[in-house]
Amino acid sequence: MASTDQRWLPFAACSGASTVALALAVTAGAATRSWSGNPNSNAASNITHPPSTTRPLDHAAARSGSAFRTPSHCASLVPPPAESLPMPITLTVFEDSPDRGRGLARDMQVRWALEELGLAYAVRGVSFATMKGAEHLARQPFGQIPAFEEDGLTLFESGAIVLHLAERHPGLLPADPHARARALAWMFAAVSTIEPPIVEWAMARMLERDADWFAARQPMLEERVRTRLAQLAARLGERDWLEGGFTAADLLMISVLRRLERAPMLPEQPRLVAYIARGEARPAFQRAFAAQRALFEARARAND
Ligand code: GTB
Repeated sequence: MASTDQRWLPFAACSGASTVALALAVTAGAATRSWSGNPNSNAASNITHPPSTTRPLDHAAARSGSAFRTPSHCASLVPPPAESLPMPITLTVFEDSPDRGRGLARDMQVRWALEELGLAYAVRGVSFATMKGAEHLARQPFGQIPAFEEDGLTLFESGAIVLHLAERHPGLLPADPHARARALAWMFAAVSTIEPPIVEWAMARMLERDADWFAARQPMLEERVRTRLAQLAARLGERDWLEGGFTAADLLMISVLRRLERAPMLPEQPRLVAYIARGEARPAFQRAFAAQRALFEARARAND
C-alpha cells in the first residue's frame, strides 16, 4: 500500500507518451536517464528500468517542467526489457529539506558521489513523519535520511554509502594501496573528527539560541571548530586535494565543511575556503546541487 506522503517525485512528463515519464533519476555524467513507472507507486520494484540516453539533464528545464519533452528524447523513453537491467539506485531524501535547497542535508554527499561516478539514480522523498514510520526505519534504523537501495542492498550512513560506491566503481579512490588507505583515513576523519564539532556548533545555533547558556557556550564551540580547521588547513597545505587527486575523502570533507558556510571561523582559513570552492566547482557537485535544489523548489511551488 503506497503511503500518501512518501511518493516518487515527478519532475517532468513526456508529452505524447502513453505513460507518465517520471524523471526520478538525475544525471549520470553526460547521460540522463528516466524511467517510465507507475506514479501511484512508491515501490522501487514497480519502476521499469532506465534506458540510457546521451542528453544531459537540463535542471532549469526540469524545474520549469520542460525537460525530457523533445521528440527525440521521448522516443528514448521506451524501456528495455526489465529483466535485462539491474535495479536502479534509489536514494531516499527529505521530501522538503529544512536546508531550503542549500545542499547541506546528507543526501548531498551521496548525490555528489553518484554524479562523480556517472551513476543514474532515482529519488524517493519522505516527510519527517514518514521517516519515523516502520517502512523507512527498515531502511534507516534511526529514522533519518539518506538511505540507499540498489539491487537488494539497503544501506544507511552517508559515509558508508559513499565508501560502498567508491569501492565498487573506479574514480573516487586511489589504486595504490597506501594512498587508498590514507584516503580512507581522511574519509573517517571527515565524519568522525571534523564533523562532530561542526555539527555541535551548528545545532547549538539552530536549537539553543534562546537558552540561557547559549552565549556562554558559543565561544567554546567555536574554538573547537577553529582548532580542527587550523589542523586540517595545515595538513592540506598547498595541495589541491587531501590525497593525490580528488577522492571520496575530499568529497566527504568538503561536504562536512560546507556546513560552515556562514561561520565566522571559516574565513580565517583561506586554504579551506579555496578547497571548498574547488570542490563546489566540480561539474558533478554542480549537477548534484542543482538536482537537490530543483527538488526543493518544486516542493516549494507545490506548497504555494
Ligand atoms: N550519520 C548519518 C549519516 O551521515 O547518514 C546522519 C544522518 C542525518 O543526520 N540525517 C539528517 C536527518 O535525517 C538529515 S542530514 N534528520 C532528521 C531526523 O533526525 O529526524 C542533517 C542536516 C539536517 C538539516 C540541515 N539544515 O537544515 O541545514 C543540515 C543537515
